[in-house]
Amino acid sequence: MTIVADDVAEQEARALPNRGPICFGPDGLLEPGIVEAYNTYGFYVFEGVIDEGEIAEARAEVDAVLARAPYPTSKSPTDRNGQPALGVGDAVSPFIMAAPLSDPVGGTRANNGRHPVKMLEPSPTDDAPPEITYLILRPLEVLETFLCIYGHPQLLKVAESINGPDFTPFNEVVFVKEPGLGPSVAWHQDGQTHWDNPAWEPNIHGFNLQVQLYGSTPGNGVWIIPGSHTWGKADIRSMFEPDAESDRLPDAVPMVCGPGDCFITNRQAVHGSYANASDDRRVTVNFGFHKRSSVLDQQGVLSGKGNVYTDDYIRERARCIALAIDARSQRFVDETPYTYAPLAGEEDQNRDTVQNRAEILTNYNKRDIGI
Ligand SMILES: O=C(O)CCC(=O)C(=O)O
Repeated sequence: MTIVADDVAEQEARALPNRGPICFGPDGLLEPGIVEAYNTYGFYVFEGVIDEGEIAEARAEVDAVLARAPYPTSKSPTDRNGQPALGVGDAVSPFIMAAPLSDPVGGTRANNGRHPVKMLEPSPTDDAPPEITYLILRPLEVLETFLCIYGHPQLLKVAESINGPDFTPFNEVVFVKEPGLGPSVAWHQDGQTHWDNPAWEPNIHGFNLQVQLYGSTPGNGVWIIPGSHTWGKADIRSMFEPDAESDRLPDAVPMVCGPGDCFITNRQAVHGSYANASDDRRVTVNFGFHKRSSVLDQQGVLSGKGNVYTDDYIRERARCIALAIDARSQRFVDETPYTYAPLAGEEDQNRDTVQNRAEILTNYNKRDIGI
């Protein structure tokens, strides 16, 4: 049990046999060796998934949306150019903001108290703004490029390979970690619902998928304890020395990669990210998927809180997948679109039209499937 320097931890991460291109077997599903490595370590790094052109467009669109965030704080109705901020008056603002380099959730009751220990909060420079956007919500609605990445045939095949053909959505966000400003996300396990389920198994709480627009480094990226998704519910507080002055956890490694690469991370793994005091920006297109058996008839916790995930509820939320597939197929005409089995035959009802976008995407995150 040791805490090592960032470069050593990065070397350890790169030495694990859980990175490489997305490869599929003759059955069209992920190669068994990839699934095995993912099941062993709780994460896998797919290299070179999204090409440079698509990444450049996504970066530009994220920047345009960030420029429309409330300024100088989340309470302001106007953006940094004095124009009405995006989403003012909407049921849910697209922007979650916090003080630079702060830890907004560690040691609080946020997210059902799943982040028990506060991270270190370095001091920002004097010219830092009072608040900074660190999450963009409703990204399928406000970011065209996110919608297209969400409909990516290979990424949806990854979801099918891990969660079965009837996989369901979870929630979608963009994580923004600006250099010298980005807040931390304190150590946690994502899952909330099934820790005491007699049918508990390491994949029962689903997985997150993170496409990196700029890459991910030890300074700005998510760290994970390899294999911790198999432990069951971890007592994260007890993993720190009582008088520890560090927010580092022993045996954790950074999930490092370049632009256009993509991680999948088991939602039961112990993971977190530090305040981004580094010089490197991270912007992550983040979405997740569940096994249908894990969510059906469950009551929502986290996003989707209080909602009951009936067959109709899941079906309606899953229309986002069908819409995204159609949106992507209209832009990338040479790709073979993914066929989403639960809505097969209903493609016409889920075409990417103005009317369907309004019907399927307006405030869609209120129909999230958080467990
Ligand atoms: O991207 C990050 O910094 C944190 C991601 C995370 O913890 C999560 O998605 O659960």
